[in-house]
Amino acid sequence: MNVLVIGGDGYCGWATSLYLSSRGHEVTIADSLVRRDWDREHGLDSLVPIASTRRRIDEWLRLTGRTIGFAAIDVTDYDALCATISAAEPDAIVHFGQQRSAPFSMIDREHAVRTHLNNTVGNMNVLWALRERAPDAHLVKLGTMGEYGTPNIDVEEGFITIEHNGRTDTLPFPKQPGSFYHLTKVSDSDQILFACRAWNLRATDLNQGIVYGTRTEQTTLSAALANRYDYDHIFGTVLNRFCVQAALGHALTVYGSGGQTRSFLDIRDTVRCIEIAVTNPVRPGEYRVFNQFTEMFGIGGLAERVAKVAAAMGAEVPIAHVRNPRTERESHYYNCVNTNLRALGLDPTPLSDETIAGLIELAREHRDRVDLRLIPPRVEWRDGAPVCGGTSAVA
Ligand code: NAD
Ligand code: USQ
Repeated sequence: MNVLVIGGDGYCGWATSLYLSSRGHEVTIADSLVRRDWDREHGLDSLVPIASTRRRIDEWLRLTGRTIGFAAIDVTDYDALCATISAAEPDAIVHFGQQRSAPFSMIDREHAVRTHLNNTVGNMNVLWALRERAPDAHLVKLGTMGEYGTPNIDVEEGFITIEHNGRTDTLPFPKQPGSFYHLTKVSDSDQILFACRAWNLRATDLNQGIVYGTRTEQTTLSAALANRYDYDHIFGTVLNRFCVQAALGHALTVYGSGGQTRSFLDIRDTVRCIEIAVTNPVRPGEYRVFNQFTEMFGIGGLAERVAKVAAAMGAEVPIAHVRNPRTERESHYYNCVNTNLRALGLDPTPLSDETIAGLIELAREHRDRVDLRLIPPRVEWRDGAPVCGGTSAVA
């Protein structure tokens, strides 16, 4: 299939582009490379060095003989997006190209607005461009499990059947997002559902959990194909951060009590889930939701697990309960349904001690690149907490 991967230079997008290409799909990446700018702006860097997009694509061609196209466009630029879609003639558009950090979106008003403009305008442009240039293409859009929040009932896969005053309907599952970033995903979902209904577009909304790991079969073929490994307090996600902290012998930064429970998946499963969604398109007018995760973990329990693996590797790592910078429940019910992807053939990769050890080992190899100032949380969004100003969040 012809697949346009928006955000294909990023963490999930790069691994997915290589995987889809290795599976014989014709891949074009569209990416503004703005994430590399945001890293520079905030003094951040991937722990594992990443090559330029051009170098990555050239290396893939050299090793496999397979071509990946590249369009350096911003999806908020409508004309550039339309031209790219017309040239790529996609059967599917996978949309990863957004600002994806909750802390980034909560730094201050300007970062919240920037996140909304980038994500919401970008998503709306994708929908209008699909309608105008490729109405038959299947949109596979990355949403997040964080759209649902932590309700005191089971989280269904996108929809819930409700009986009210003697009448019954199946409606979108209620959303209670935990940051301005997560809010953009709720807005995207509403836009996509509406566009499918109004214009007969076809779309799959993937409510993805927290991704961990960095390596896939393809990204490990060469250093120039390496994927990013974020450990900083803005873009680093919890399990990857704990593994880097363990490699340094740094106390694991559990926010608050650690009673928060979240959904997770291995990046090797992310790429498979995307292929499953792409190769099983929905019919025109259909809006489908997959809860894209494989396991649920408590944050405190994850820290204990990482500390145990680190101990077996000869490092005693303490667990620190730092003051929670976020507004979130630390003790709550959490049980989410994830049957749709399994029904289509996903064979989940459970979190193993080997995976944790591999991440710790990878971080040890690159420990001279760690900036310790980037580990403690600096962006506070609890009510009454001081507001960080722009780049001073990492000063
Ligand atoms: P990332 O920051 O590594 O990659 C995002 C990519 O999109 C970057 O290369 C960036 O340059 C590009 N981009 C951003 N805005 C753009 C725009 N306006 N035009 C063109 N390109 C743009 O993020 P990621 O971790 O790969 O996440 C990808 C998607 O998956 C996001 O939508 C995110 O919300 C979602 N997601 C990620 C996780 C996770 O744990 N990483 C979990 C759930 C959902
Ligand atoms: N946490 C810690 N210590 C840390 C970092 C995080 O205890 O050092 C806690 C947080 O307080 C939170 C949980 O771990 O309770 C998850 O935080 P995270 O930063 O790993 O994940 P989150 O902010 O939710 O965002 C990440 C991605 C985002 C994606 C989301 C999926 O950055 O793009 O949408 O995971 S989900 O969590 O399902 O919404």
